[in-house]
Amino acid sequence: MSDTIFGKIANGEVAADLIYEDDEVVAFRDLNPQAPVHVLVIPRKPIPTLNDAGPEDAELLGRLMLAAAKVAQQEGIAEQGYRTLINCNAGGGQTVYHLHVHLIGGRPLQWPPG
Ligand code: IU
Repeated sequence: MSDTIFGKIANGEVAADLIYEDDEVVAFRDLNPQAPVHVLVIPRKPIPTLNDAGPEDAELLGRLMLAAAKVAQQEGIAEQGYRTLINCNAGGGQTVYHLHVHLIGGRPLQWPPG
């Protein structure tokens, strides 16, 4: 479970372009960015999907969102606006099974996403 690439980034085994970290959360630039700003915000705890988060993770989920907002400020896109999203399971487009919030911005975003 902790063996995904994101688990390895979270524990420092694999390098990434880290732009934020604290005791529970890590944020790094997506290797295949879909916008000028595309950052992944992950918990250090290896939760595979949003479906696997429990009531004990409520505060952690809040921390992920607050970290995303902080990174948006840091990246200078807070005022113009941005999107945060979580893909869940294959049907939702998830490819890496370590929970992550996408922070996307720096260009106009269309709705709905594909
Ligand atoms: P998804 O929601 O699971 O589809 O998002 C996975 C993202 O992780 C996707 O945007 C990839 O480009 C990104 N990514 C990465 O940044 N570094 C990696 O080593 C791998 C995937 I594998």
